[in-house]
Amino acid sequence: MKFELKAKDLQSKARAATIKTDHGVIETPIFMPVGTVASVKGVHQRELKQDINPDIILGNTYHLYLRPQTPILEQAGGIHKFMNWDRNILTDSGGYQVYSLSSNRKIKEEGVKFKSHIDGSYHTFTPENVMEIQRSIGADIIMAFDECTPYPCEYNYAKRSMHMTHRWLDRCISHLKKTPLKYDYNQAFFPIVQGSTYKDLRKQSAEYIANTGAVGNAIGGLSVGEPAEEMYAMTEVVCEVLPEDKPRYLMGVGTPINILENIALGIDMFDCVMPTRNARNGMLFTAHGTVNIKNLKWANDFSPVDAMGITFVDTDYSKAYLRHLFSVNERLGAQIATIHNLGFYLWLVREARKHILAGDFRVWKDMMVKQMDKRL
Ligand code: PRF
Repeated sequence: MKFELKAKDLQSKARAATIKTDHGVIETPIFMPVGTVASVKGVHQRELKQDINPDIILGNTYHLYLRPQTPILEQAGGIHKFMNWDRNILTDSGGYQVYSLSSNRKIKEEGVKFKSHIDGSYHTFTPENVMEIQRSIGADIIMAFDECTPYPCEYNYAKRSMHMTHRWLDRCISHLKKTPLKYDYNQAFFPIVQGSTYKDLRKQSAEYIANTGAVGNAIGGLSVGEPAEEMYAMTEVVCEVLPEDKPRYLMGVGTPINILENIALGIDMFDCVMPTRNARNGMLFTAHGTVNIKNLKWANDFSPVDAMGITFVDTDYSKAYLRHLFSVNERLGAQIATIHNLGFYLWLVREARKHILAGDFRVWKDMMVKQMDKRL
């Protein structure tokens, strides 16, 4: 993997860069649409490519391990071939889903024993088997197995958990060295900073993670219910420590405003279910604020879904029609809203990149944050 810085903003820590892997170039800052079970819910790969056009999408080890299971992915020749996506893919390690989805999980030094949210069967994730599973899935970027602490989190728990995440990281790294690639392209491994909302722990964790010399680094344990100001304070502390010449990935973040504020603090990569999940509930993100399309006030508004017209759905359909689809529970409504939201998120990070390259990111970001902080 090759990371090249293209520009740095003078009035913030924002950067524009490129990441090159065997599946192509990723222009940063980037938002990675979430494709949990090898599908960005409701969106054809053709639409994803032509209309939304992300350089990279995300999949989840936890879900793919449970279904279709790794032998099927191996027989398919890896996740790219299985889902017909020839651009980049990143898989999360399960270090978050195991806590948020499964029941009866028991966290021990060895790993996490959990009960599947699908059929109640028992499984164990360890740093070792999660590396093997991610080799079988075959994403371009694979993640360390960590513990994502909840919010709020008591200091002593956060500290013990952070140290365990560090020990798990060492096990991930040594096991990965012994586990050969399964396909004819490379995989980059990213470790994850933890430490809850404590600055001293965050700094210590970032130093530990930076010392591994990995090709890219991630920040976990944020956007778990803490106030945005606390999230930004943690990102700031961590970005000061993580190397400048490697990509920084903030996991599971966030709203369009969170994304711009974290770009300003030096983050390059984001993922979040928000644009896709909220779309299915009728919530649209726009440059002028959020829209609840189910609201009665749109019933006879025949103006375009979004006059900006970022993707075809924005101008092909009216607000009144989209509201109607939601009120009669038509799937097409969720599909239109999903394409709109992902199109908007990708537009937002591309605009951010353009403004970083042009040297006026800070002014643009402040204007956009004010403009988007509204309910229409
Ligand atoms: N760890 C992992 N994945 C994650 C997170 C984490 O802490 C988060 C935190 N918001 C999202 N996804 N492995």
